[in-house]
Amino acid sequence: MLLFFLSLFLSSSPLLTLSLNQEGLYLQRAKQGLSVPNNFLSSWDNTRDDTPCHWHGITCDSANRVISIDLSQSQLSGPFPLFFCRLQYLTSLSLRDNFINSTLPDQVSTCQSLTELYLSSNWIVGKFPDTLSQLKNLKHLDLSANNFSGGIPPSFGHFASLETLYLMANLLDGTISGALGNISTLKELLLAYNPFSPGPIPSELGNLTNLEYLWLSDCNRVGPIPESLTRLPKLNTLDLSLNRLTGPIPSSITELRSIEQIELYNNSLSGELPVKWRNTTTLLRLDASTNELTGTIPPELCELQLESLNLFENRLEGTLPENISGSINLKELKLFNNKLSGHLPSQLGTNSALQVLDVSYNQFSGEIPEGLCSNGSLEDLVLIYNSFSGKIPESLGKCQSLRRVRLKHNLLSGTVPEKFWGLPHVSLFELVDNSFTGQISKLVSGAYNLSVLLVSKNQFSGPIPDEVGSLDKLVEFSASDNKFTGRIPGSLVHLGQLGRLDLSGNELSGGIPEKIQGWRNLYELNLADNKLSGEIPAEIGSLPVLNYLDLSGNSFSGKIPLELQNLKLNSFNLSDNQLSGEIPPLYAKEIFKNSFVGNPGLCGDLAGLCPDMDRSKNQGYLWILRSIFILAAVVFVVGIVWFYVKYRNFRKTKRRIALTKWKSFHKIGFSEFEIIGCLKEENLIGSGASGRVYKVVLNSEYAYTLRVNEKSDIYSFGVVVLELVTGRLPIDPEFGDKDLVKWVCTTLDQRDFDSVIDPKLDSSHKEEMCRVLEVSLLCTNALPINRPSMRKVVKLLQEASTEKKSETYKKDGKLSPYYHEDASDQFVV
Ligand SMILES: *[C@@H]1O[C@H](CO)[C@@H](O)[C@H](O)[C@H]1NC(C)=O
Ligand SMILES: *[C@@H]1O[C@H](CO)[C@@H](O)[C@H](O)[C@H]1NC(C)=O
Ligand SMILES: *[C@@H]1O[C@H](CO)[C@@H](O)[C@H](O)[C@H]1NC(C)=O
Ligand SMILES: *[C@@H]1O[C@H](CO)[C@@H](O)[C@H](O)[C@H]1NC(C)=O
Ligand SMILES: *[C@@H]1O[C@H](CO)[C@@H](O)[C@H](O)[C@H]1NC(C)=O
Ligand SMILES: *[C@@H]1O[C@H](CO)[C@@H](O)[C@H](O)[C@H]1NC(C)=O
Ligand SMILES: *[C@@H]1O[C@H](CO)[C@@H](O)[C@H](O)[C@H]1NC(C)=O
Ligand SMILES: *[C@@H]1O[C@H](CO)[C@@H](O)[C@H](O)[C@H]1NC(C)=O
Ligand SMILES: *[C@@H]1O[C@H](CO)[C@@H](O)[C@H](O)[C@H]1NC(C)=O
Ligand SMILES: CC(=O)N[C@H]1CO[C@H](CO)[C@@H](O)[C@@H]1O
Repeated sequence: MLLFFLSLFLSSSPLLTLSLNQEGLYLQRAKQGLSVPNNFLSSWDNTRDDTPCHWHGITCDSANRVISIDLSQSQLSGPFPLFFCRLQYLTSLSLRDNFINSTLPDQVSTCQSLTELYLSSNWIVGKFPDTLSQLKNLKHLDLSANNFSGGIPPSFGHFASLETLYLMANLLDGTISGALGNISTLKELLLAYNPFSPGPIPSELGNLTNLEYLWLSDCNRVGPIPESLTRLPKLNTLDLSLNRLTGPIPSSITELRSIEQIELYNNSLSGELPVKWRNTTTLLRLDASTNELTGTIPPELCELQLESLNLFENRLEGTLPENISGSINLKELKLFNNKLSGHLPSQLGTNSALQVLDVSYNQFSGEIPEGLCSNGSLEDLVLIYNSFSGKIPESLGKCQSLRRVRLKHNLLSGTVPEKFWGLPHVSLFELVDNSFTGQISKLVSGAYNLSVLLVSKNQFSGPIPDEVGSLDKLVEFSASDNKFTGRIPGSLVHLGQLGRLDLSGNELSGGIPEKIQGWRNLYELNLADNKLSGEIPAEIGSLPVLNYLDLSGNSFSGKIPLELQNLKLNSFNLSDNQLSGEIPPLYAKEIFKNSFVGNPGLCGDLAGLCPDMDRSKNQGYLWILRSIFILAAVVFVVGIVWFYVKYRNFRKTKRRIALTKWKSFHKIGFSEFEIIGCLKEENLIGSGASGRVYKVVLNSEYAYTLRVNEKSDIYSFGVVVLELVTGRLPIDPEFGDKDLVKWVCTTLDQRDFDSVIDPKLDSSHKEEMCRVLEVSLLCTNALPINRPSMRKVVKLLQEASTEKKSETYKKDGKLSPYYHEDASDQFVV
């Protein structure tokens, strides 16, 4: 009773409070060593507390002893707070996602009670202390996404209780000690995304009989997959992707009893796929894409209850076993770029919720299976570059889930099911280069999400329906080389997003529709080889981004509008028409001769090209700059710059991944439009080499599917390119109150290209640089709405990059030294 009153008295009277206990004092000392943003740990200063148990991030046991500290995401910076180790009962310490920027001190081993230590996503540098493994009670150690360097020391073999060891996304550049194989308690070993010195996967890891998850992606592993790994009875996920492993996939891999996921993509594995898969195996996901596998796809593999099977980019041949259609879990099947042949299993898709089927670039033949979309879940149907024949199954017309339909370059024929034209979610619809007949259905208006409609090189006929003009997301419409008749629908001028319109090689008649000013984004207009007539509307000259204009092979008459001089054309053809009068001065040049041939009424003999025309020198110079294609070399530079911009996010992303994405990466790839995945930052990490990223950007016809086409990214990209071409920093005293973009614009207005281009650049590349400069100025337009999409930028560069993949690339690459040193946040997107 007395005690009760005493304690009541004490606790209600602040003046007489017992002073803060020793643990509280230690915590305050620890706090003093850190730099903490305002008020974040204000509860830690509370002078009236006698224990720290109610402080932010602190948990105590029933005896008021601190057992856990969780200060994750608290913006702490400074050295590792060793004072925490004075707390004798501290079992769990989390400082995840802060800015701890020291080394991890040897004395961390004095935190003797710790069972959990979470330090991921900090800026910790240096080597792992050998003393770490003296933490005998430690079960969970997470040091991922820091700047640790060195290797994994042999001392790690002494961990006595460790169950999870997360070291991914550091800068570990030493070796991986085989002593890890001694940690018999280990369940999860995650080392991915470290630049270890090249070496084999330690076979000792096969001693980790409790191991469930092994993640060695992008760890510079070479040599064969150790047989010992296949004896791990509890292994659930094995991810060895993105290394340089060679030799065969061990046939004993089929013995893994608990395996659900095997990721072997992007290695140099050869030989055949293992055959004797246990019928009881639990394997759900297998990705062995981008290797050098040969032989056939074993039926036994297809009998497993696979959810996802990715074997693309190998050298597999033979057929796709019929048994695969028996798998009720199958969602994803990507086999593109192999040498597979024969028919697809007739029952494919009938037993499972198939979402993705990509068998492009093989030699498949026969009909498209009827039941592909039985489950109503098919999103991607990608069959390009095979020899599929027959009609599109009527059932696909009901496949409302479809998003991407790519049937290019097959032997398909007949009419396209009416409803197939109007699927509500389809954004990409590609029927190019088959033998389809019939009309584009008016139901196409139901495909309101369509951004790319490509039906060229078929035998479609009849009019182009007005309804195409209602597809307001349409970016690209190509219907060339068919037998379309009638007029160009006037409704098409409403397509404000339209970038490319190619109706060449048809039998279209009438004139160019009125009010084409609506085509604010049109960069390519190809109406060549039709029966079009009337005058060329002057409004064409007002299309802000048009750079490709081909009206050749029609019956256009009248004068060539002077307004065409406003365009910055890379490709221009008015040949073979009935045009008359004078050629606008800007184009009255030898270099445009081939743009006007076959117009008898046009300024007499074209060989002479109206010789007394004013040469308007400067304009001509500009024209030359514009018209000369950029060398691929320059584009290389741009690609690398692009990569670099993205690369800045590397660390950030690594952090995010380290925190949220414990499961292995799946390679995201869809044959030609693999770009969708490749430019996702996750995949950037994987692909590593700038060259590849670049290659994908510029080789893809579908670059516009990039997420990166937000206008702010475009601006950043433009600035980066400006920096490159001008050799100047974004901010420079010489600019006065202007920034780089304004400076370039004003200087160009007042002077010429030479005044802005980096004098250090090889002058023989000046033209290309000017072209690039123009693109970058488009990108840095003050109004976001006027900036081209990345798709267009890529297109502009792509169209220009033709010959000469020259050795100058390295040289030019060096012209951007600023970049690597002055990484400013301005470009982080
Ligand atoms: C760590 O961060 C603090 C606070 O931001 C800074 O003052 C200190 O210089 C940094 N230390 C190191 C080694 O980078
Ligand atoms: C960590 O590594 C990254 C990438 O190499 C580097 O940019 C950063 O400056 C490093 N941070 C520290 C604190 O060492
Ligand atoms: C392996 O672990 C045991 C038990 O923890 C330890 O005694 C031994 O020294 C370790 N060996 C190596 C090579 O790390
Ligand atoms: C660990 O693995 C290696 C190589 O696989 C083997 O030689 C060694 O005997 C194993 N050690 C133990 C303790 O099992
Ligand atoms: C595999 O197992 C399933 C059921 O577990 C059985 O129906 C099937 O016949 C087995 N296949 C083989 C080849 O043993
Ligand atoms: C798999 O296909 C083979 C050959 O086509 C056949 O013999 C076997 O019965 C099939 N297995 C299943 C489970 O359908
Ligand atoms: C689609 O497949 C899923 C999973 O296999 C199944 O649960 C569902 O009933 C199927 N739906 C249809 C319409 O077949
Ligand atoms: C429309 O297509 C885009 C891709 O272009 C896709 O991201 C989006 O989910 C689709 N929206 C609908 C409602 O289908
Ligand atoms: C324009 O088209 C005609 C006819 O197809 C062709 O002969 C000529 O070379 C083309 N001119 C240019 C500049 O492409
Ligand atoms: C084809 C492919 O994706 N190759 C990549 C595999 O991984 C290495 C290392 O990460 C890259 O350099 C390759 O470009």
